[in-house]
Order: sequence, then structure tokens, then C-alpha cells
Amino acid sequence: MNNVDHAPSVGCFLTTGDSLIAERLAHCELDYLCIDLQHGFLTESEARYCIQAISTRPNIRIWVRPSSKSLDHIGRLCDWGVHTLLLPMIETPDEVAAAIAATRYPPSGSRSFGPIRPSFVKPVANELLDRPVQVFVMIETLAAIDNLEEIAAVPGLSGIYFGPTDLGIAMGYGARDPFASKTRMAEVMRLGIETARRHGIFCASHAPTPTEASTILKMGFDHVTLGNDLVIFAATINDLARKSRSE
Ligand code: 3PY
Ligand code: MG
Repeated sequence: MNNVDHAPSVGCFLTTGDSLIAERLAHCELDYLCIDLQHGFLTESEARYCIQAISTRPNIRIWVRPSSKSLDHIGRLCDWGVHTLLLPMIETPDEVAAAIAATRYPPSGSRSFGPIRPSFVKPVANELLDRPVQVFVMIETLAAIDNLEEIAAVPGLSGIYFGPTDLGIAMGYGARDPFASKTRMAEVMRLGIETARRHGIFCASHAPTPTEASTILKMGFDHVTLGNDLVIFAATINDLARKSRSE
């Protein structure tokens, strides 16, 4: 069981493969950076350089959203020194159990020993070298909602993470609608928190806008992702340009 009694943490997705951007963002006021191999533009090699760049700041957590559910891919990412894996499009407890097993050595799992980076890089504070990588699973389909209780109960799971865009599409709201105001989405997210609390795991979500980020945090979520590097850069530049023109 995790200790969920903590201040909420705030993170950002990294979609570009430039290690300088990764390093700069790592030194911002964020608690985690998530390298997005599912939708981002990074190759695996670039992801590795970004992990090294993020590691220049102690105590920031390095998350990776893998490009697939392949168990070999998951094992490799563990060997690179990732702290948290965020598995997209998970629908069943069996998928969760298999992914968790891929991050654990026998007898509890099936991971082959080869933690090359974690064996020499200082881990985040208070974390032991042999402490398992955290596994979060994304809840972003109707099947995942139906199976939420069984998914949350899988031993070793660290948290559930809502993907509001995919979930919104699945619910018929379309891709870009704010989600917190939608009755069904809000209901599901409340169920998420309640389920996570009951199982002693974290509850997290992506937030497409700052308003939604603050709504989610007020709902009691443990982690909120503010968006991704490209979207945030563009929004900031547009904001500055608009303000400059109006002054
Ligand atoms: C979603 O909202 O579907 C996500 O995957 C967030 O990146
Ligand atoms: Mg998604």
C-alpha cells in the first residue's frame, strides 16, 4: 500500500527529444516530468538522453509513458532508471498484473536483472536502489471504467491516472471539451478518487487547462499533469504576444 498522505504533485509531459528542453523543464517548479513515447516525437535514444538530462535535478521524478504494452519494452525502461511507468489504454486487471510483473524480479515478477543506470545513478531521495519502479495505469476507455475496482485491486499497482481526452471521446464528448464540468466525467473521476483511496493507491489525471488542473486538485487528486512542453510553450508565447500588443 502507498502512503497517499502528501502534498499533490504537479508534472508536465515531454514530447520533444531535445535534452536541453528536458533539462530546462527539470529545473522548473515541477515534481515530475513524463517522457511521452506514446504520442511524443522522441526516439528511444532521445528518451535516454532526456532521462539523463532530467537526472541533473535531484528529487524530480522521471516518468515514462511507453509506446506499447510490450513487457520487454517495460523491462528496458526500468533498466534506464525510470521512476514511474504510465501505461496507456489499460483495460483489464490481467494487463496490469503482467505489466507489474515485468517491473519486478522473481519470485514476485519476471524481470531479468540488468538495472545498469539505476545501479550507479543516485536515486531520488529516500528511495532505495532495489525499490521497484512505480506503475500507474491510464483509465481512458469505457472498459477500464467497468473494470476499475478490479484494476485498482491488483497488488503492486501504485496508481490510476485518468486520460480525459480519450475518455471524453469514449463518452461521446469529443476530443477538446473541458472535462470537469461534464457530469458523467466528474462522476467517474470522483469514483476514481474513492476507489484509489480504498485501495491505498494514488489517483492522477491529465489536465488540458489550468482551470481543470485546479479543479482536479480541489477534488483531491494526488498528481496532476499540466499538459505538454509544446502546448505550454505555444500557450505562453501566444499569451505574451497578445499582452504585448494590447499594452
Ligand atoms: C488523454 O487525455 O487521453 C491522455 O492520454 C493524456 O495525455
Ligand atoms: Mg490518452
